[in-house]
Amino acid sequence: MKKTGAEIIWECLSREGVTHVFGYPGGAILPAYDALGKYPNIRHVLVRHEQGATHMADGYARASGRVGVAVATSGPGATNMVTGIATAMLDSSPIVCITGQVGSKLIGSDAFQEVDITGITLPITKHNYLVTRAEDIAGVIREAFEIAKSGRPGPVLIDITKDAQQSIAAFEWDKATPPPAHFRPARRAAPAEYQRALDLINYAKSPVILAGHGIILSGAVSEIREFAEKAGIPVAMTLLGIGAFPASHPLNLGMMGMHGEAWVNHAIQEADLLLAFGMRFDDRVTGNIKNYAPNAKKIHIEIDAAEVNKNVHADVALIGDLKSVLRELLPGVKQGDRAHWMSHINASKGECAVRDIQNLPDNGHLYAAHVINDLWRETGGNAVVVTDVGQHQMWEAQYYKHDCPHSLITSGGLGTMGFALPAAIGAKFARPDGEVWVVVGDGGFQMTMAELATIAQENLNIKVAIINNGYLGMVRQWQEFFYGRRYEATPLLNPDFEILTKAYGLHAMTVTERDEVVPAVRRAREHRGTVVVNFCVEQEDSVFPMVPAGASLHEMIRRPSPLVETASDA
Ligand SMILES: Cc1cc2nc3c(=O)[nH]c(=O)nc-3n(C[C@H](O)[C@H](O)[C@H](O)COP(=O)(O)OP(=O)(O)OC[C@H]3O[C@@H](n4cnc5c(N)ncnc54)[C@H](O)[C@@H]3O)c2cc1C
Ligand SMILES: Cc1ncc(C[n+]2csc(CCOP(=O)(O)OP(=O)(O)O)c2C)c(N)n1
Repeated sequence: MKKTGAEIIWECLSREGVTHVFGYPGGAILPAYDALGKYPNIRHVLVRHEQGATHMADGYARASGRVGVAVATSGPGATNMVTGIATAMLDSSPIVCITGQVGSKLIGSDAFQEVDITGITLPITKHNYLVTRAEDIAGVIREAFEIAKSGRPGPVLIDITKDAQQSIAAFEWDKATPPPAHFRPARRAAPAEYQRALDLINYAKSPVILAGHGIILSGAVSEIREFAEKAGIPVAMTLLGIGAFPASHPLNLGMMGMHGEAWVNHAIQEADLLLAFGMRFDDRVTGNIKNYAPNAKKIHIEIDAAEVNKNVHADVALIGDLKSVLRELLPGVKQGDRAHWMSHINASKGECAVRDIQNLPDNGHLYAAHVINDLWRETGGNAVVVTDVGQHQMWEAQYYKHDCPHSLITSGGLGTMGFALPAAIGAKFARPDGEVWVVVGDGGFQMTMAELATIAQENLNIKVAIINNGYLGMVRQWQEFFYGRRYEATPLLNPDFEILTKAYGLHAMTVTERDEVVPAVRRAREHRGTVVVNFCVEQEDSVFPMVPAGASLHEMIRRPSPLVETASDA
């Protein structure tokens, strides 16, 4: 069957099961757009900025576990995708980005809107391609999907010249099948390694499971639960692991790391064994590596061999897909009673109670933590929450209790401000029946708020909580703690978010008092369309605890006691 390269693109996407693409047209991708009308089963979402398209594809992937797709033109369209591609790369999110490229004969001539996007994205993609012939498109697209979703997932970029889109080639789907073994190297730990791991697990007195994003990517949620319950081992979560193990489970300790719960970090520092399940010992997780968990042996279960011994030495490494490794380990795991260890950890929570929201006096002030805690209660913990980056992101991790995987979507590794609003659009398309909430700072919201127009055009129902503290809050916090409260370039003069939202034809409210939070959340939930709620919170509140950069995990800055709520109270 003969088809144009442009038709082959959509034909292949359709056969890969793609139902939504997020994109923005331009000259070099115009042949592809011209053919799009022949494929009504693919819904194209017109974004307002190509960065938004990549975050939407990413949000779609994280909410669904499927590959997200973004499309852009050459030159500035392609370079606008760079931040979104890097965001997906750092968090192992499977997306495929398709860019138009100038005609193959013009390549290298500094043609209009020509950039070497494969060169630019080489270090931030799992793989990328420049395609100059229509007959190569099908094979490349099939391979790209396989690479994006297999092993450790990640972004793949396909740059297709305009003439490749325009010319005609034979379309043979079956002949374009990629060789599977090529992408799934059959690496497996030796049986002796499994036995060493089991010996460490079965004899450990004070072990902690470090539950990471790999659990969600591997679909190993039930295996991890079975493992933890059988062995009686408490579970600490990375930011991206949140949802992999129910927050309400008695063995769930909460988040570890820079803004993790104090008792979690202490437990890690005291542990005699760490079981790292699908996590990569990011520096936000370990603090100063020299003093990290000094008494603990480490077992690292990881699909990407390059992550083993990268940051933390592993005494035993089991390379492979977490789900299958855990299945192999489970029969050898002995029923464990670690009640003594658990009660020791629980006892250490007492001194941390001052940071508990319930103990903050209701003095009329509105705190971000209250907003998020109320949001959690009102939604029954069942929303898909998409956060941006900053203080509000950490408060979300601390105060919204996630029981299910794929329910917290956040940029961890790159920490990309502007991620939340577009990622939530992708998540909403992936989970149309789900309740999707954006939790975003007043700074990050302004980075991609143009996507409100996409929300309006697509008639979406997304709820947005702006945690408006009038500052680039997380940076202000660092200035408060480490730069003598010199607030250079962090105070924000904001637009009236209510009027701004209404200009897009969407609903909006402003909340300034604590007792208005619950009614506002209820009204937002009752409304059948998008609502933006502008929560004007305390301006100089800080996220506690905090492990300062370079400090050891147990050297946390704690909320001052007697209670000092914000810097302005001090
Ligand atoms: C402002 C800010 C503050 C932050 N503070 C904290 C903090 O206090 N605490 C915290 O935890 N994080 C924090 N983070 C996030 C942090 O930077 C990292 O993004 C996060 O810790 C990474 O979690 P992870 O290792 O579980 O996930 P990823 O970085 O996604 O790594 C997942 C790992 O799992 C592996 N994997 C993937 N698939 C499989 C599979 N099938 N089987 C086995 N392994 C697999 C991957 O190869 C990878 O090594 C913060 C981020 C920001 C922006
Ligand atoms: C694109 C980008 N630029 C800069 C930063 C550095 N940064 C991290 S948090 C932060 C402040 C975020 O402020 P806001 O969005 O208002 O959220 P808040 O911290 O107040 O909750 C900044 C500037 C970043 N993470 N991403």
